Amino acid sequence: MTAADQATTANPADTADDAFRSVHGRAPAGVWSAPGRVNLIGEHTDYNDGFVLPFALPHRLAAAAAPREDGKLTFATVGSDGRVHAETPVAVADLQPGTPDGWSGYPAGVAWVLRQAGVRGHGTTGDGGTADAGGWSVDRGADLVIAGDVPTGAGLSSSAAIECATAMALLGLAGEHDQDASRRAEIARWAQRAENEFVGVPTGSLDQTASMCCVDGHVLFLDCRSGETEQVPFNATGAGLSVLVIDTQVKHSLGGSEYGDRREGTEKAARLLGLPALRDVTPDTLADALDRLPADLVPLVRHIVTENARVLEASRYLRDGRIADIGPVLDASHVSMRDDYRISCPELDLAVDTARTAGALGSRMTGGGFGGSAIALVRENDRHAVEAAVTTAFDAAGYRRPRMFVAVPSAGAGRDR
Ligand code: GAF
Repeated sequence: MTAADQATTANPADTADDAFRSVHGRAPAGVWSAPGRVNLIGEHTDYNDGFVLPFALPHRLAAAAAPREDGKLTFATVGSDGRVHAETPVAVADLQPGTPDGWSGYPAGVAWVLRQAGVRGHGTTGDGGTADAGGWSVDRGADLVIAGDVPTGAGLSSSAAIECATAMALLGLAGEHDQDASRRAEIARWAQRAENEFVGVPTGSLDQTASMCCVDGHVLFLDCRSGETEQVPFNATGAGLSVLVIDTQVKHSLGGSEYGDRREGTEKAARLLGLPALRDVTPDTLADALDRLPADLVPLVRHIVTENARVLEASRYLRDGRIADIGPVLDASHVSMRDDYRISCPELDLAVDTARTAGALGSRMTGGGFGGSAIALVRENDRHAVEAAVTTAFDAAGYRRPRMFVAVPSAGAGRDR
C-alpha cells in the first residue's frame, strides 16, 4: 500500500517532510514534488510518434530527501492509514533492472538512470558536463520518503509522479535547483527510461513529459516524435465548464500483457507498411494503409491515425478558446478506444455513456485503459446532475462507487522547500 492509494487532504510536501523527520530523526535537505496528469485526448499515440494533449493534476507525490554517504538508498512511503512503511535499504551499486521490484522499483530505477547519466554535484558528467568532484552524487546514497495523493492504478499517472519527484529530489541533492524547458524534457526522458528499462513497462513519453513540463492553467500539446511542446491556455472555469474525472476504481496495471500487446501490434503494422511509425500514416493515406494490413491490425491502426487527427482538431479548438467544441471529439475518441483499440471496460463505458446522457458535452476514458478513469467535459451547472447520474448508474450495476473530482490544470514538477 503506497501513499497514493488514497487521496489525502494534507499537503503532500508537509506529509513527506513530517514522515521524513519521524523516520530519520532529522530534517530532509529538501522536498520536491511532481503531479499526476489527465490526458485530455491522444491515447496510445505517444509510442507511435504521435500527438498528445495532457494537463497536470493538482494531485502530487512529494519526495523528502537527504544525502547519505554509505552508498545506500532508503525508501519509505506514507500509507493510506497514515503510517510510514519503510523498504529494505538497497546499495546503489547493486541496483539492476527488476531489483528492487514493487513500488520502490520506480524511485530506484530513477537513481539507476541518473547514476548512468553521471549525475553528481552541479550537473551531469557523462558527456563532459560540469562535474563538481566534491559534490554529492547518486553513488553516495540517499534517504527518500514519499507521500502524496495521486491515486494509484487510476490511469492518472502516479508512476510518473513518483519517478519525476524522485528525479527532482536527486538532482536537487546534487545541487541542481533550476530547470529550463529542455532540461525538464531531458529529466522526463530519464524518468521514462527508468520505467521502461528498470521497472520493465514499455510506456511512451506522455506521462513523464506531462509531469515535468505542464504549467498551471494550460494543456500541453506534445509532438512525441520531435519532442516539441506548446503550452495551450485552458481556462475551463472561465468558460463555465469543468473537466470531471471519474475514477472507476477498477485498478489497471500497465505491466499486464495488454498494453504491451497493443504497442507490439502498432509497431508491427508500421514495419509491415515500411514506415518508421504509425505517425506517418495520415487520414488521407489511411484507407490505402488498411488495405495492406492483416485484419487483426486494421482497427489498431485506425485508432492511432484517427486519434492523432482528433488531437490536432481539439488543439485547434483550444487555441481558439472554443473549449466546448472539443466535446464531440472526446466522444469520438472514446468510441475509437472502445471499439477499435479495445482498451475500455464495462465500468469506463458506463461512466462515459451515463455522463453523456446526463448532459456532458463529451466524455472519454483517459490513460492506458483496462480500468482507471474517464473524464467528462461538463457545464459547471450540470456537474452535480452528472455526478449523481454516474453514482446511481454504478449502484444499479452493482459496481463499486467511483470517486469523482474536478481537474484543474496545475503546475509541473518542482521544489516545495
Ligand atoms: C499510459 C502510458 F504510460 C503512456 O505512455 C500512454 O501510452 C498512455 O498509457 C496511453 O495514452 O499512461
